[in-house]
Amino acid sequence: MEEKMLTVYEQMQSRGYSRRDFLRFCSWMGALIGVEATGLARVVHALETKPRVPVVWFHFQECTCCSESFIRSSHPIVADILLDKISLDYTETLQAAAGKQAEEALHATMKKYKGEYLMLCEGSVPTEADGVYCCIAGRTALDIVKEAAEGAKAIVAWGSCASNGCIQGAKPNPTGATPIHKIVTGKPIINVPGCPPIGEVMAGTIVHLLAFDRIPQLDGLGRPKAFYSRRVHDTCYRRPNYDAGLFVESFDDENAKRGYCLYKVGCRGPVTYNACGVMRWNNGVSYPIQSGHGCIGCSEANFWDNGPFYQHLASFPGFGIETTADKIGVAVGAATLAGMAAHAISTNIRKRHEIKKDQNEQDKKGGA
Ligand code: FSX
Ligand code: SF4
Ligand code: F3S
Repeated sequence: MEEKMLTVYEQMQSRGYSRRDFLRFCSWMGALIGVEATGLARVVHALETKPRVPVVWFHFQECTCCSESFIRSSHPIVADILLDKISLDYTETLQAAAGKQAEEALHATMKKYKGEYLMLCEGSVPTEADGVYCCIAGRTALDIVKEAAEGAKAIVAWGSCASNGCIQGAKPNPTGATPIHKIVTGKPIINVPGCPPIGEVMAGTIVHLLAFDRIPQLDGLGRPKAFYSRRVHDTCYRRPNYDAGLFVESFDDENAKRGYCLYKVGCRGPVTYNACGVMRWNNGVSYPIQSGHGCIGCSEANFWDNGPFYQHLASFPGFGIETTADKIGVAVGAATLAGMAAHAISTNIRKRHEIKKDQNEQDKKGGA
């Protein structure tokens, strides 16, 4: 008998979730993917009425943290319903089936839903030595990707591995690790980088595909704009310290305890596009910078090869105080300072003064 394809809403009902839970989930997801109130009605309608989308989820050269991140998303419905809804067809790490049975399920889905299924990939694909470095069921990842991509409606490259090669692609890249978009052509591909990506970003990308039946707006690197249009630096709560020239000089100094900016100990926030500062991790609890460690730029291409993690960037694009942060004390006396730069510097000196004053008061209170 033909299996009835449930909608997200039906699936939720069958698991005992109420309509209120469903609507809450829709508005949470709608907010994540940046839809207006009018768009929200579309999300609700789509998740209420559209039958499930067949999905195959592959694992190549990777550590499986992308799956981990997804199933540990702060909202229980993401793993419980979205994953259930989308991924039962084939996902090596989570499916109940194994071996021959699993391979049959994969091929049955690819055949039955040709042109309709979503192809989700974790990991890079080795291309050296005819791809022998990653084989599943006796076939190379290279072969599998090419075959599965042909019948896929759209492809999502999860994580930095599938989006840009990540650690496997780092020099000297012995296996010839290659991201999906360099292997497949002629298909819509969404890159969702990060090592791993934030679970809610992954869920948001899937909900967008389900609800709108088209790929989200992407930037020049194929990343959904809703999540990757701002630098970690732009939304960092330590940013006022950066602007004021207040930096941690070493990880155990007083400035580290005060939560000053981590730029001088290597933070890559100024050159990294990701939503960590806004969405944070583990139910919005924290993110690397909040835990006292600089951003290592895990969502940017070649981040493993971009110099030592604990050495600060020599320079990065952008105007003004960003380029003078190191020289703030010297620059302030220079007679040539004019216009915007002078304003930026004086504003920052003032900020620095205010932050320090606050800090001293807090220190006094703490010591009293
Ligand atoms: Fe890569 Fe996914 Fe890094 Fe791991 O599986 S993005 S190695 S954290 O998580 O592919
Ligand atoms: Fe935050 Fe890093 Fe930017 Fe400093 S350099 S403000 S710690 S993102
Ligand atoms: Fe990665 Fe930087 Fe976010 S290291 S997790 S992009 S803060």
